Amino acid sequence: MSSKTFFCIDAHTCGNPVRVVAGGGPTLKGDNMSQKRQHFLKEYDWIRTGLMFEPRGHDMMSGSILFPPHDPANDVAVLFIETSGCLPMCGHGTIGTITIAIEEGLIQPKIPGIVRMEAPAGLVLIEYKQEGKKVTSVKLRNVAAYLAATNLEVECPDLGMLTIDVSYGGNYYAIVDPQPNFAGLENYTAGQLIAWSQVLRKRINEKYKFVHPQDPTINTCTHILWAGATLDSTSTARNAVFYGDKAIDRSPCGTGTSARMAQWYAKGKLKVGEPFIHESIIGSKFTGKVEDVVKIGELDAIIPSVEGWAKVYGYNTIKIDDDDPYAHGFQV
Ligand code: PYC
Repeated sequence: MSSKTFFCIDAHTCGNPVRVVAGGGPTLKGDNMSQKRQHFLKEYDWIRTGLMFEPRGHDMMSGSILFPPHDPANDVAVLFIETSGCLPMCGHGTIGTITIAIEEGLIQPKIPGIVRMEAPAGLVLIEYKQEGKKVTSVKLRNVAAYLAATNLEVECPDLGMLTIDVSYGGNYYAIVDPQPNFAGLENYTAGQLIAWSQVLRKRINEKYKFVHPQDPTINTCTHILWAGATLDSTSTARNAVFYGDKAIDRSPCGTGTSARMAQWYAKGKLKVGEPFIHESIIGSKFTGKVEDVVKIGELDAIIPSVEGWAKVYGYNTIKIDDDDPYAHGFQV
């Protein structure tokens, strides 16, 4: 019988979990995190399913594994592990990972208050604030985000035909704004949104193709962002983001916020520098901003920033024994 032990530190970012593997992670091949992501998916995906799925995780579980940076100018490289796979980028995951890494001394940034983080989707520049040992906020300057398609038509069970936009913010998001066949997320249960998302995502990917112009390994619409009315009148917008098979993000979703700001900017609804306060399904908030306007090849894109907080709550030494019938986790 063999057994593998993972030293994990658990936190949540605005309500959504982040489990950082601080010890026990694999050695991966590759010159950057995109290549290392491919190696991990091919040979070590059992670590993700073992640590994220039941019985050691749950439908919303999400986390990361830290690696040394490939470029000595950077501070850390991160692989995101989620119930949904290994995302190219994860905003709530970044906020939680950096909070844990700084509070627990897992990284020593070259410039205090600033972390240069290599993600599979690209370089992410982070500013964090600290009070004593506690990190009180993390602001990430994300990879370039862009509106990929508008006014696509997809048939949704129960609701009928929906018109959606697809936007990239580190992952591809189908954005469902309120419209005649969808009254806004506040009018439906989380169970309904999840069931519809499962079918909608399949149909979107069967009918349309999305490929990142600079990284062909990012080529699927993985998330559905359902929009609706805010709970707090001072917020700009609210969302329920579906990911994995059964998850609704409890945080306002960092890459979803980036994708939505790209959509709003392209449609003239948001200006450079204007705060975009995004609420989650539970009412937690991220503050987003369009920091800059750039090009990805021929495409007009934005550099979004997203700011939020995380709380570290536990140390978790997790064993995966190969005599455990659920060593690699399960989903129901
Ligand atoms: O915050 O980017 C995010 C995210 C993606 C999936 C869950 N959270």
